[in-house]
Amino acid sequence: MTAATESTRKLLRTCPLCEAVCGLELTLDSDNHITSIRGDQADPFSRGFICPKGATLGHLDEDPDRLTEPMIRDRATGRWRAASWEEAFGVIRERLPQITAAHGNQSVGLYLGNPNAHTVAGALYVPVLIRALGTRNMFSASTADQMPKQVSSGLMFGDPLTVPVPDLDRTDYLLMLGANPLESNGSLCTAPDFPGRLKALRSRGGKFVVVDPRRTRTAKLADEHLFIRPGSDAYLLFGIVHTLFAEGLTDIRVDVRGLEEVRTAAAAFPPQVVAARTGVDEATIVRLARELAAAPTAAVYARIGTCTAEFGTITQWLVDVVNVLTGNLDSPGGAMFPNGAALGIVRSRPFRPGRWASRVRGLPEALGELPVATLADEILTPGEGRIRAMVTVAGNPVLSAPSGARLDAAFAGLEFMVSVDRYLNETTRHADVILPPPRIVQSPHYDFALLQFAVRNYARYSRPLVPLGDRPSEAAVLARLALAVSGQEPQPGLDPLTVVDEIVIAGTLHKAGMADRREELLGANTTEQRIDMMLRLGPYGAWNGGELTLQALLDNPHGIDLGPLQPRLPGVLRTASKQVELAPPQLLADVERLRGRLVAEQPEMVLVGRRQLRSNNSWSHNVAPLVGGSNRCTLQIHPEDVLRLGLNGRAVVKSAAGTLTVDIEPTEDLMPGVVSLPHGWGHGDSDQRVARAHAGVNANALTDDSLVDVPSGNAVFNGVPVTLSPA
Ligand SMILES: Nc1nc2c(c(=O)[nH]1)N[C@H]1C(S)=C(S)[C@@H](COP(=O)(O)OP(=O)(O)OC[C@H]3O[C@@H](n4cnc5c(=O)[nH]c(N)nc54)[C@H](O)[C@@H]3O)O[C@H]1N2
Ligand SMILES: Nc1nc2c(c(=O)[nH]1)N[C@H]1C(S)=C(S)[C@@H](COP(=O)(O)OP(=O)(O)OC[C@H]3O[C@@H](n4cnc5c(=O)[nH]c(N)nc54)[C@H](O)[C@@H]3O)O[C@H]1N2
Ligand code: SF4
Ligand SMILES: [Mo]
Repeated sequence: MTAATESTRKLLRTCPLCEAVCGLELTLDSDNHITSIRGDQADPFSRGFICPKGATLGHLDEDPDRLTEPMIRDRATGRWRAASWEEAFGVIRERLPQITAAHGNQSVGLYLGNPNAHTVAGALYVPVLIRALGTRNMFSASTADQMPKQVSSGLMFGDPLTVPVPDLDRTDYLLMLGANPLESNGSLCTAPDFPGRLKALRSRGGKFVVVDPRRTRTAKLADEHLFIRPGSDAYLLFGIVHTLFAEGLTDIRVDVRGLEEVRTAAAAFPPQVVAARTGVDEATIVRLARELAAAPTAAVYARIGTCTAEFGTITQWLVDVVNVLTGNLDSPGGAMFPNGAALGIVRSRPFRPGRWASRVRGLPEALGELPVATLADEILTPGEGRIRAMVTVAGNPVLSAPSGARLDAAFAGLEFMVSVDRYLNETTRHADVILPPPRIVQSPHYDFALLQFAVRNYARYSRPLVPLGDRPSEAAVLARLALAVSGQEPQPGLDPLTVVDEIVIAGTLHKAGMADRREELLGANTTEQRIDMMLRLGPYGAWNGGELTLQALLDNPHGIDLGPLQPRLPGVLRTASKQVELAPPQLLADVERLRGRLVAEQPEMVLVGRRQLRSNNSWSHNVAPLVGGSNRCTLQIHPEDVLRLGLNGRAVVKSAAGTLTVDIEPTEDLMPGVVSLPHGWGHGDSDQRVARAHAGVNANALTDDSLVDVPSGNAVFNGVPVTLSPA
């Protein structure tokens, strides 16, 4: 805390909105309202960087349209009313166990949304809820996002959480596909001030190449931008792999298995063959391979544009195949494995996807969850094991999942639904009970998930800045919900949160052979004591030869820099062979599907998504300073296509899944034959006043839940065939 005027205080906190984990300096008045926010100059990782969303966090934090009390919906009238926590949990305790008693645990589905990756409650207390529900019908935003990277990493390195990131601050050459960090601020690559880091790469003489069907702000900053036909990145990367072998450019420095299988698979994808499919010419593909091989250090990095595509997992795999073949995996300046400070999940056996399959379509489980692309099927299809009730935590799948309208209708037919959410929105309007989290500044913050993908090892903890008063923390809501779904009330005199924490602490200490050291854990409550334990047992921890404890983070509120990424092979490998598996059989099998589609006829127009600097998925459109101007839900389209199709102002867009009428925005930044619509809009019926005034349309009315990336079951948002006509 730094001094300010008498009536205001300056306090520090990490921004919870995106993956950049920026340090913020907030000014609060004597009534605990945020009056201003700046970037924390003394944060060693973000060094004062801030974006418009971080700067307006105060608006979101105290949005007048947010929920401050539990809400109960009367099914007969459809009316909502505020309720006490007692009453809200009472309804859940009564209704959910009736459904599971009659139809079994599988009859309740769980959906976990993106903000769970940004909260302590999501990291530490959602697992309790998962256990209490005991259902295999678990879904999350991961299968609309990064599951292909987790499956490819799981198969190659044995652990789906062992994901290499580009060593952004040291690399000499960065090939980036399907990412736009100038607007998204980065993903599966935690790097505050991503724009500044890219500029630094160029000013130290490095080269930066972007592959994207749009000339994005990131592409404009790059040395070179290449348009690519949506959904064809796997072909491009195979063309590069082919060239590396053909020209003898491989330089493998890690212990791998399956090299010959990769060479054989790549034989079918020479640059002259894949060029037509990708839209990147043969000479350019060959040159990219040569440049990657010749650069002193290089990294290939591919993100959401390539994950949420028909061949998402193969693409993610080939990214790391190229990193291996060019000698850049696990090497400074290449693609490296971060080492987060908090003890993570310790995996003893190699990752295995598809341990079970979804009931209706037989889609594979991965990391204990099923593809969100089949959630509507599981609700709508009668039979044993059908989902009859839902619990959602921090998710808005009606806007974020494919075939959104179908999911909307499916939710409407549920027997019961509970949502833990800040807002009454497109998804939670179907709930019977909504349980709201407290204000952002009333929650503690530690980035358990995101710091495991950071381009520098770093740790920062923020205590709640404002006391909770008489309302429960989100952690306490989840702990209490875990009891309620099994029909239990808290035992008199026992706090459910403390009970959960003590069980976890005892179990973890026992496993670590530290059962006698419970007393050493410090913190204001058991949540903080758990964090202290995870830091002490982590790679820099006081119980692991280092110095890190919760107290060290409290003493360094701007965060602690733990140094550049270090080589971690073979230690991080969890494969049975203890080698990097370069040619996992599940992925080789999918190469057949890729080959089959090489010559398939291509649709005339395809849809892709895009992120906007001032949006945050579906839930920041009620912040007045962030909407309007350039932040509008428009369909970007090349002027040639506008002319060819005779469009004017608005267009009707049709896909196999649905139809939308939308404002068009002609721009030469789009590849001809491609249109782009941002997701997270479509607030026409919303009670959020600002969002309703800037409603836009739901891009996922056009995406099709019958299409998935086969190995991961991930949703396909990019490369969706569409037809356009004048409105
Ligand atoms: N077409 C298309 N669709 C996409 C994508 C795309 O690129 N194109 N991207 C996909 C990706 S990458 C993602 S991650 C998903 C996101 O998918 P979701 O996670 O389903 O959607 P969000 O819009 O992030 O919704 C977050 C919800 O959490 C609530 N919330 C916010 N903070 C908190 C909190 O602290 N606690 C609780 N309990 N609730 C909170 C918000 O009110 C909101 O309802 O969307 C996916 N959908
Ligand atoms: N401002 C803002 N920041 C965010 C979010 C947000 O909603 N708004 N969401 C957060 C979340 S949940 C995530 S997952 C991250 C995602 O972060 P990024 O991965 O950087 O996501 P995008 O900005 O959508 O960039 C994806 C790019 O892929 C391109 N693309 C589409 N299809 C293809 C294709 O087939 N091939 C190639 N090569 N490119 C393609 C699109 O044109 C787009 O420019 O952003 C996070 N940060
Ligand atoms: S870049 Fe992300 S973490 Fe940083 S201030 Fe903006 S929203 Fe927050
Ligand atoms: Mo995401």
